[in-house]
Amino acid sequence: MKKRFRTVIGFLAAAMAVAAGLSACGGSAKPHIATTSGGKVPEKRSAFTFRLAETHPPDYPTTLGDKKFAELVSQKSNGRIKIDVFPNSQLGEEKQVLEQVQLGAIEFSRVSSGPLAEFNKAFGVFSLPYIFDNAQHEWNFLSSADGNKLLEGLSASMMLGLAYYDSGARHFYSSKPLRSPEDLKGQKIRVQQNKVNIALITALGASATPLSYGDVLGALKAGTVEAAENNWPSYDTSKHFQAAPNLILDGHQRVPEVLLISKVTWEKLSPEDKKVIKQAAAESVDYQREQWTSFEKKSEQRMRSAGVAVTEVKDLKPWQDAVKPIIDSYREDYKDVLDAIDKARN
Ligand code: BDP
Repeated sequence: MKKRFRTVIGFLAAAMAVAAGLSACGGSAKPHIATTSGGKVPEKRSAFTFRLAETHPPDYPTTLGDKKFAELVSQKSNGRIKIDVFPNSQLGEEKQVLEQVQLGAIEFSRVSSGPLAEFNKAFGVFSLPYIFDNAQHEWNFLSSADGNKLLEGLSASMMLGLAYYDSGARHFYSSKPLRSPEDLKGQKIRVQQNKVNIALITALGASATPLSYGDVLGALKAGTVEAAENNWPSYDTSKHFQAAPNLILDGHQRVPEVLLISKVTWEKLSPEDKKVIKQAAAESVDYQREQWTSFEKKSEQRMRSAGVAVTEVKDLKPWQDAVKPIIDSYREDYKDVLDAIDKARN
């Protein structure tokens, strides 16, 4: 009897400790609880263990940025905050991950602004074609107060943007030859899941198929889509080039990556931990951008030597003319941010 009573008390105490730990660090964090055997908690134990969802493989530049961020958070918090990076979409495709982030079930993620736009409309601006002249122009904007305002605005969508990561420029590729915008006409083209992309593809006279990134290779192989578009590193690591070996360097979009935290998690952190996370995110950006630059070059080389048919675009005018109606139709919706982007031009 007595023993049973003790077991019940023990169980209740453990349950209370779990509850206390959970409320201290967010619903899905895994708090470490002091064991009753021996009583001592090893000093270096983390108070919080969080998960960060990433689509790409472990050696991809965004994943390397995530890992650098996690390492800096650990250092700056003296090991109190541990962030485990889950690459290769282990925690789901970006859209599903974002839903989990909104609930606080996944605490951190690195996603593309493309799918993010369906959760926070402001991010749709990055799917508009040719709004940036080059990487310098893009980064002038992303590092400005206006760029930061977009990250902060994610708070209305139950998330907080911590930093932008580099993602270069996106180009079309197809199972069919591509030499001009006309060649895209009538093709079924996979796009990132948002409305601006559908309008863009329609303006090019093609038909848009929004799909999760992880479904694209299968769709290209099965022929349910004939074309897609992405940057060199994604084209390379996703193996889309195997099914769509014709690429045209039209650079229609520059769609930045975003590192973010769930608002549910954020609100449970102390001001000191919030500072650690913000600083670590900001400090991981230069590293991610360096990794991006070298990986992008290597991917391009790999793709060219794999025999991809690459068409250079000397004159962007026909491309820009073809998609101009899109910019015009969204100019009102994105007026302030488009003005800010224009101002950031070198
Ligand atoms: C890549 C982004 C990745 C997106 C993917 C896509 O890094 O986050 O999931 O594009 O096209 O460039 O969906």
